[in-house]
Amino acid sequence: MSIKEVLVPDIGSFKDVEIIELMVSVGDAVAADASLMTVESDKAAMDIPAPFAGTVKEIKLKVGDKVSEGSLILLMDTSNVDAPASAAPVVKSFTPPAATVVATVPPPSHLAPEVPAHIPPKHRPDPVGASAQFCDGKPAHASPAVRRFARELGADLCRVKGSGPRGRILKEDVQNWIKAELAKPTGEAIGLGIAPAPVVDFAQFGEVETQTLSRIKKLSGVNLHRNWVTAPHVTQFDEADITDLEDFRKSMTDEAAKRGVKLTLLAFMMKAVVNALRTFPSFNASLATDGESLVLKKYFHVGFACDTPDGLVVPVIRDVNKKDVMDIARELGELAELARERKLKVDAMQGGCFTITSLGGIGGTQFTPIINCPEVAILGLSRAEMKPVWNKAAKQFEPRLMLPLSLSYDHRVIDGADGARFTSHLRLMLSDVRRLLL
Ligand code: CAO
Repeated sequence: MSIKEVLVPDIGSFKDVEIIELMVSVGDAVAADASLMTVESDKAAMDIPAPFAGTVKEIKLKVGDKVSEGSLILLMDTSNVDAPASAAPVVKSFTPPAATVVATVPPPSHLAPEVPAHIPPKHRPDPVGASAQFCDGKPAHASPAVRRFARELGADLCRVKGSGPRGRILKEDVQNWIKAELAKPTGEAIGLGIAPAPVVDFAQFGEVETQTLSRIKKLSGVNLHRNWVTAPHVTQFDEADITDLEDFRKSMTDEAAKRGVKLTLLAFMMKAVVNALRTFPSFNASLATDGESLVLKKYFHVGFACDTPDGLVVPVIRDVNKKDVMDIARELGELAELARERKLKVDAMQGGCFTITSLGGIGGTQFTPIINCPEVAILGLSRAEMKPVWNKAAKQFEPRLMLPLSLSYDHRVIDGADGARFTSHLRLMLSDVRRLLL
């Protein structure tokens, strides 16, 4: 057995400072540089690190004792560490690893707390004690090690209640706080302050049956919730005159059927959307994860929401700009069939730039679709209706087939003016389908 003394190293002008926390117990295996204890003066707290690795044999001090340079902290058995004992520094003359200092009072911006001169700059507190977290102008009551621990776990020390002496926040307090936060419903856990949903026993009001959600519903539910909460949505409503487009589509359905294709409005919409994406590139983009830049896509892959017995899926048609309406219609039909038969491959649902969701075949006048993040916009189509539309030139109302458009966009990326320009552009494209050829 090789027993060595561990002494308080040179701690600069810190003298007779109180031990406020001991981080080790007898029997603990301690790595070199691990924090052994925290001392605190009236200006700053400081962690004292282990000068070498070993097992704690005996602790010579307790919380509340006052120490200065040279005070004996503990005895350490170094016989079981990898490095041979003889290679370890001589205890009484070793150069201690730097202690970590944190201000305990917010210093004036031009003053740093008193710091031992030998502590390298990276370990020094900055002039405002930034490594300390301030709550209501006072630093959180925690040792540097606990602050570091909280920072690593993303714990907000201002919300953690300390159970140590004089309300000091201990490591266990941070651990308990994290556990409690994780147990809360998501909205509350990320600090949205959403009240938890009430737990109701519905059976007390009448007969009920519980059905397990499908895997797709569970997955899409989580994503929809995240997208709804994280992307600030605005929905722009508009109406497009598709009278001529619908006449043309109907005139082509037999020809398309002979080629085995169901020529739907959605196929034309895909072309119109790509035209609008080319004109307004910020709609064909995603925010970079750090929120600092916009990734503009040079390809045009468009997804469409497909209602299946298991829930909503979004197959993606790739390179819509390079395909004609008939090809798009064929692919739409094939992908929708695969989705309903649960045969859609994962890669057929990836890489989308923009999504169209059509409830036109079902009904409704308008709705507010949720953006399929990281895309930045989604277009909803409702049921087209014959409406009286004022013809300025002829000074009369005319029956026109009007298609309701609902464009939801991420307001972090797209401004309201561009939202309105995008739907106006779509109106123009759809009102005269020949424009799509230009
Ligand atoms: N207005 C009026 N009629 C419309 C229309 C519209 N906007 N869109 C489609 N229709 C008509 C079609 O012309 C078709 O009529 P015919 O059979 O007489 O030709 C009928 O409605 C059914 O169309 P469809 O549903 O077969 O084809 P589609 O291309 O319009 O849609 C698909 C395909 C996959 C989008 C659709 O089947 C679907 O799943 N829609 C639901 C999407 C959804 O759930 N979105 C919500 C997402 S948010 O929860």
